[in-house]
Amino acid sequence: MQEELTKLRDEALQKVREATDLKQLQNIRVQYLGKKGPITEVLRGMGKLSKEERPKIGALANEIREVIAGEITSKQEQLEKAEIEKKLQQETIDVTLPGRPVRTGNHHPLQAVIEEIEDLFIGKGYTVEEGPEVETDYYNFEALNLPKGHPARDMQDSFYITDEILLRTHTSPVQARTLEKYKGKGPVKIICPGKVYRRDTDDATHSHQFTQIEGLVVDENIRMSDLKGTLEVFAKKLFGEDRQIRLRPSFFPFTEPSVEVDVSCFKCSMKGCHVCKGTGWIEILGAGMVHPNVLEMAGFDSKKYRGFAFGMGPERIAMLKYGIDDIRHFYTNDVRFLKQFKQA
Ligand code: 2NL
Repeated sequence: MQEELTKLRDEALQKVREATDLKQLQNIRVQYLGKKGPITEVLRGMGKLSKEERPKIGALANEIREVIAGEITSKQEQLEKAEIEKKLQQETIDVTLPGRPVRTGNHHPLQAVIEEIEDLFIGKGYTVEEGPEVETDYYNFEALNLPKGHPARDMQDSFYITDEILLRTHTSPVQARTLEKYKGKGPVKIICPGKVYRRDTDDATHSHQFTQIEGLVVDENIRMSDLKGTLEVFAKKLFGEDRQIRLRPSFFPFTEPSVEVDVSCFKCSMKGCHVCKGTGWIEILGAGMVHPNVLEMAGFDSKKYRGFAFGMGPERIAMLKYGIDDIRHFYTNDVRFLKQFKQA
């Protein structure tokens, strides 16, 4: 019996030594010390032993149980410690590793161009004015020297809501409204960026919804040379310091005289290329001296005050500046297109 017990002890201790994880250890505990384990069995069978043997075997069995339990506990502590060490090793943070790049967005190219233009004019003392996109016939047309039935209205196919209300076809009504607010007293120096709408079939160069920026300056002694100087600074800022501008006669109902404004080709420096179609010049905007009728309707004395105005399409400016071949890219928001305009 004694021999059996010591054999059991050696066997158990051997297994404890060889155990590599807590699960194995728990199995050993159950196997040797559990209710159905051999030691419990020996203790349970004590009644069958002789009086002399009983205390000896009992003591030995208890001692062996203590020894095995002790070994299991210390092995358990050892394994737990090793496990924590391993975890600490695995979860070490290397603070010297390079950081993960933060994905940032960027301005929409159209918005970037609008803001670049705004910044230039704000720097020259202009204020930025906004107004409604759903407009009255009066502000969209009549206040701009385009009375009902005027043939020039046909140049702009409009989205009418009622006979008197429409989606604005240009940002000029914002200028007419702002001009009214000044109650006949200059100076007025404003730019009006915003969305406009025309009944057009969408293609690479047309959209039923697009943006405009218009500028308006009204004061005493405003001359055409003020317009020309202003637009020259504008062209140089957007297309490069070496640029020149050229004015060609044109017609707008709200300006007289009216001009189309070209910038010298920034691509070929006027040698002639596909961008300027071999002419050396690229049309960028329309402008003119504010028609006296427009001043008078807004409450300004056209004998005392004069003004210049200009209007442009930021889409066209952005397409030229960045070589974009289709206006629809601005509105479809394909990130592969948009992310090309991220500044380094
Ligand atoms: C173009 C041409 C232009 C104006 C807009 C304007 C506004 C008032 C009075 C006089 Cl309130 N003029 N605006 C003048 C000339 C040209 O736009 O090609 N835009 C894309």
